[in-house]
Amino acid sequence: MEIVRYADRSDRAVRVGVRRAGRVSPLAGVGSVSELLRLPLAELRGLLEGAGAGAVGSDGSVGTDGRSGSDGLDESQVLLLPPVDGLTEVWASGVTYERSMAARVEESSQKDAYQKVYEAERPELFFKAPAWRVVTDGEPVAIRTDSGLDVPEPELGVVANAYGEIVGYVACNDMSSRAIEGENPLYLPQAKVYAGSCAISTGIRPAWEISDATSLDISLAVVRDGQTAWKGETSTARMHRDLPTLVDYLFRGDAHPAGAFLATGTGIIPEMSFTLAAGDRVEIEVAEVGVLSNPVVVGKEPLAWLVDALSDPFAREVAR
Ligand code: DO4
Ligand code: MG
Repeated sequence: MEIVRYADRSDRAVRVGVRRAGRVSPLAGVGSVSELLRLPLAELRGLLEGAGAGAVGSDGSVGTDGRSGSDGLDESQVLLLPPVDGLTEVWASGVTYERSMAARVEESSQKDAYQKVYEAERPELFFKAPAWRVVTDGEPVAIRTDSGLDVPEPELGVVANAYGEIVGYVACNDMSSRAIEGENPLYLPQAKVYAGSCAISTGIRPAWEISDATSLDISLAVVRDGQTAWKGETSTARMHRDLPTLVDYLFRGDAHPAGAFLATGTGIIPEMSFTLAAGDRVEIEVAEVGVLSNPVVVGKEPLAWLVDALSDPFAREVAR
């Protein structure tokens, strides 16, 4: 089961629901994912496992609307949206795998910083995106026009509620400019935060359905002209940090009243001779959690629809 956010093609309303076996059922009375992330874990679980997953009328009222019913809607009847909204922010952790440390030592003018943070008690955390800038499966991810060495970063994303409890997981792509970060680590926000830099899978997999988040396979393939141009894999078992500690650091310095998403770092980085190019397709899978398949575009213009999608979720369709 996954928590999804979607626009209903019948009345264009944005709803939150659950997806089971490819069918989407609205959660009665729930207006946003951030509303769900305000609940304690036990309450959220009770709501999702109980009668919460039922039909909702087009006016948002509880009850059968004649189409959704207990079987829900076929995915073709909805436009799936990123499962993050409102005040919920996406953050990311860095240098949590040895591979990430080694690749950054190789690319950086300031090698020491990466070795030190890999070994330090305090993890590296950085802000990645507000909810509205996030793209999802099928939408483009971007490389910057002023970069030149660019990679996807496939990562397990943790979804924390307002209490800092891990309530779910997603697949993330923390798109990165190695050229900009490599020039100077102080350029990290420019290397990491730009239009099309943050992709999240369409559903949140509840934490209680994942048997062992410390042993999930993660894979990446970059497809170019119909061929695999690069591929790699890892497992969260290779992570040098534990997930609750990463979340604990995120909540130490600030409140997250609508919960937070935290990408937990990459263990897959291509060698320096490889860079993404326009027209590539990035395929990511986090086993048991989710998938992402995103075409690569260059610059901010191909992401201009993100602004339009603030008022009309169907504006996203131009990019799919
Ligand atoms: O230190 C820079 C960012 C690292 C990162 O994003 C990662 O390790 O995944
Ligand atoms: Mg990363």
